[in-house]
Amino acid sequence: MSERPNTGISRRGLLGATAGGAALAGAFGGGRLALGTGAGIGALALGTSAAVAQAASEGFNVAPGQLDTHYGFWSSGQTGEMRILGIPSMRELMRVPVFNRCSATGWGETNESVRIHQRTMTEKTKKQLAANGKKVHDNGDLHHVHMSFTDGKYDGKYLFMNDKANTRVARVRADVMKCDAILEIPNAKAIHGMRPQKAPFTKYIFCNGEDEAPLVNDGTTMQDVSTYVNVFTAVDAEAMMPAWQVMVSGNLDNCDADYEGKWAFSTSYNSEMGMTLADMTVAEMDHVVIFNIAAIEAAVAAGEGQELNGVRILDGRKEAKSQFTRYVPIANNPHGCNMAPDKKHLCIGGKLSPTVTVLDVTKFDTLFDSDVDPRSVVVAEPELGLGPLHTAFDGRGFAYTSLFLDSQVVKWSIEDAIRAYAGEQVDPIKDKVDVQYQPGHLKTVMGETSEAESQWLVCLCKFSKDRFLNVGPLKPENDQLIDISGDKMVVVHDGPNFAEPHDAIAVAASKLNPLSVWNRQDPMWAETRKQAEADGVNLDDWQDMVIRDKDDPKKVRVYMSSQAPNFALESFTVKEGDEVTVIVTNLDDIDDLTHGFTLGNHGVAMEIGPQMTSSVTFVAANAGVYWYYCQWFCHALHMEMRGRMFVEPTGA
Ligand code: CUK
Ligand code: CUA
Ligand code: CA
Repeated sequence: MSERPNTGISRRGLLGATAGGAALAGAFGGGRLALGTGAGIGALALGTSAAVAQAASEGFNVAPGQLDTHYGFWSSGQTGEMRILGIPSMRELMRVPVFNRCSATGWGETNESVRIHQRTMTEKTKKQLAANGKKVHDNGDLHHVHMSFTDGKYDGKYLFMNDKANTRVARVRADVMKCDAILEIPNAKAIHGMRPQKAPFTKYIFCNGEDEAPLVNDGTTMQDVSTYVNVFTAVDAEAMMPAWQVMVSGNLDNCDADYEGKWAFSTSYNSEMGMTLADMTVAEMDHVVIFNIAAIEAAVAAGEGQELNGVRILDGRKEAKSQFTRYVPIANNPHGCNMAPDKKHLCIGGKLSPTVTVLDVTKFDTLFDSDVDPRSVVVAEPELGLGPLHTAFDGRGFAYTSLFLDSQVVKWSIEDAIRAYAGEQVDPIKDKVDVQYQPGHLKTVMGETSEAESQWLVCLCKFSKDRFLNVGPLKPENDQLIDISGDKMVVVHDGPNFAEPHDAIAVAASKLNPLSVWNRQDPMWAETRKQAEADGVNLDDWQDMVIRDKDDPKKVRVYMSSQAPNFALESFTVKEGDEVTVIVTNLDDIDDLTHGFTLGNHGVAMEIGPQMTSSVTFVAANAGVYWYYCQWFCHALHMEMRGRMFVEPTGA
């Protein structure tokens, strides 16, 4: 916030005029209080109903029976699930549980989902969970969802997502829209920014560790901040295992990757390595870290660095002067990190600075070849408004930046911003629209790929304030749909959403073709199938078997198939204290015929989709009769789809 030319700051002057970093942060936090007074309500750009009608005629209103043109994949923040919405209707189509416990599907409770949760769980986490009587973490903080790429385009294969709360990354298979892998990342803390490599294909998922901690976090040096580090992780996207890690200076916030597969880049708001708000905002400049993937891969292959908890970790901190990283100074506390579809320009949101810094990634080689000024790769730094967080792009060279404090989206031209930075008299800002209120991420359809489109922008507002009926102290967020096809942006839809989508992507429907019926050989229940074979049970046939384990007589396995409106077993009998595993296979093989299994008063419920096998294990602690039933409405006689579990008193 020093050398930049100061072009006409009105109420945006607030930031430029304030000296101390902590004071800036205070202004930032306080911004929302000032909101009600006209930042949005009065100035509504929506006023022209003709514009709205025009947008509607262009297809924002998806009539009953009509399908959306795009899938929207939404994060859900602290809810821990992934959501699928239709664009442009903004209708919620599905919720996919990932890090959360799901009452409907049994995710986090079924044996199949617990195996996925526990696959890479560290001993420390197991100990922590066991001490609290749990098998898995049942919360997560899912900020970012991104699809796998081939040649800079979505390939429709996987969706990847982060968990900031418990330092994890997960994968959802796009063919069935179910999570098939969760990776707990060792050595790093609090995975926040997360992006797939865009080219030549998604070999890696890049994962930012946001929180600093001693590399060996065993309590011996925890009071000595000089032993704290931050860790950047590349995850092998196919194996869903860590590939390598790099220690960095400063913390890591958001990240992205280029279109050649050469670089990854991450913003850092805490280059100070401060532990308090005041310490984290004290420096004039923070930075973007650029990761040199070829140099890192060569060093990993040569066995450089150290092996820690099964991962090779290199030292890319400033003082190490390695070829792994370069640090480009950016005004204090940047946030968003967005690669433009022009394959050339990287946009860094200033957050505390009213600017977006544009870097030319085709110049990054020069940073590693010689001792040039790291700021030489900056080609523009337009002043756009207060609190710029994230930037989205259309297919016409325009960028759209969310202004958190101004509660606006600003549309600007990358090319004009570059010309202005070079000294030409040109205003890069093309339009501003008020949004309700305080936007975080925003996304154009296909905008993080080389196939960016120019019709819709979704703006994910952190506050909905007065836009919906009051539902009590906890309010919904507000995801707004904006028509960007014309010169002026037009807000055409308010979409209330539960806590708390951060990011979203929009994917052309043609990129995806999910299954309607499971493949009986799906790997999701391969372990369960193995157990059935050992028990002499054919999972693909009508099963009504109750088997007591030969080696451990406290264990009982109950196999039953289901076909609307029947369970193969009308009842089964176990003994008080038995560990019971119920395995249900849905033999119905038509579209949309899901069954469920809910066992009364046992906290047990699971989804069994068409041709799916699901299982759940519990202890039958109390003698008596308990009804189980199908909780997914499946047939005229769905209510009758039930049976009894008899639990015999011990000694009976
Ligand atoms: S971060 Cu939430 S608004 Cu976690 Cu992508 Cu910027
Ligand atoms: Cu099966 Cu309801
Ligand atoms: Ca800082």
